[in-house]
Amino acid sequence: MQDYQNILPDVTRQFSPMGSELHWRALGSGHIHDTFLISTEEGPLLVLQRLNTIVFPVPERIVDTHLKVYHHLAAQQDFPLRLPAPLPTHTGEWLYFDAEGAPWRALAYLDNTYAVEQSTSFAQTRQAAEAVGIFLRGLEGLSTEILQPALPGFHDGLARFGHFEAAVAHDQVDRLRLVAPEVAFVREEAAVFHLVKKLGFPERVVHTDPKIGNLLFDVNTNAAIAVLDWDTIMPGAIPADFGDMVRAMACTVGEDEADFSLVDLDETLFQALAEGFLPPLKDMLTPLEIENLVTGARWIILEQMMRFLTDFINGDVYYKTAYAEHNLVRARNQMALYQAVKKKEVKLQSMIDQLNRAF
Ligand code: GN1
Ligand code: MG
Repeated sequence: MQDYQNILPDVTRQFSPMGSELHWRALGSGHIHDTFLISTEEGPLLVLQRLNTIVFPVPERIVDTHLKVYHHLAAQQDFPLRLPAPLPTHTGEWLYFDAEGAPWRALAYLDNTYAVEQSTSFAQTRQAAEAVGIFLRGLEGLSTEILQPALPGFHDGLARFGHFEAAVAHDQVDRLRLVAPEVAFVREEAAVFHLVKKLGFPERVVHTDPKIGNLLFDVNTNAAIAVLDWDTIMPGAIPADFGDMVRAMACTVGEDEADFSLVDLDETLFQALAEGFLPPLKDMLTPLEIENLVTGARWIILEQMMRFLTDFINGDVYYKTAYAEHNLVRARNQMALYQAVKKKEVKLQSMIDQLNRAF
């Protein structure tokens, strides 16, 4: 990350009066933007985010989505989750462009909360999934037309498969020779993207990135109390969101783990996910969606594997990486997870069916 020491005071001043001395620290582990918690002697002031315009060429859409979602959820009486309020500049803008032309936005800090990077227990995972279910339930009625996706076609597996094949064909940085088995694997499994298209899930407003790192937990009760990162909220399919939770919350290790023998689908955490996720949504979901939640896991895990692999082949232009083979490690990690899910698919689906029958 670049050194923001000199920029942050100026940016902070645009959003907030700054009497006392300023402290800042990097926040979270996002792969795209740079995020900071700004505090004064009195405590946390706000969250600042420098938006990545290589990934999001129209950052105004991030802000637009955030405002629409915020107003929609804040208007619901007794909505049980806390919401990160967007904060305007003194002149009423939602973005501030710094001297280098980079866009910054500010969000209210949600105090007395903490974040985790990996699911650690059944209870925590069930809570997290329930919060995501409640969040998605809250998004119902937010018309799919009024949301201009910040990244259109985000979970269009077939379109992404096309980008992958283009990367393979160009082999820009001569890395194709390192990834022959992974490329073959994507091609063998790509049928799942066709299957998803054929099934035609109902279009709903979904989160698209509900990994555990995008949730906040209450320091006192340990309850999941906020779902963050609304950048890619857009029309999409519920099985994709469930699939991303399986990817990120029901795996024995995180996506950065380089010892692939440790990567497995944890059935107990999967059960926790399903137990948390289904109740808030049970009246809303159609049989097609419920019967294909595990298809959603295969879809999103393969897509994520392919995205990491594509970025590795392209020379690491999209995701932040910490070392040369980082994207390749992530791709192989997701490949192992995909294989585990595929092996356990029938069992996982029967776990869902059993829960569904109990309603
Ligand atoms: C990216 O920035 P972050 O970590 O929330 C990515 C997600 C991936 C995720 C993988 C806009 O999200 O789609 O699932 O990394 N976001 C974008 O951890 O591409
Ligand atoms: Mg994200």
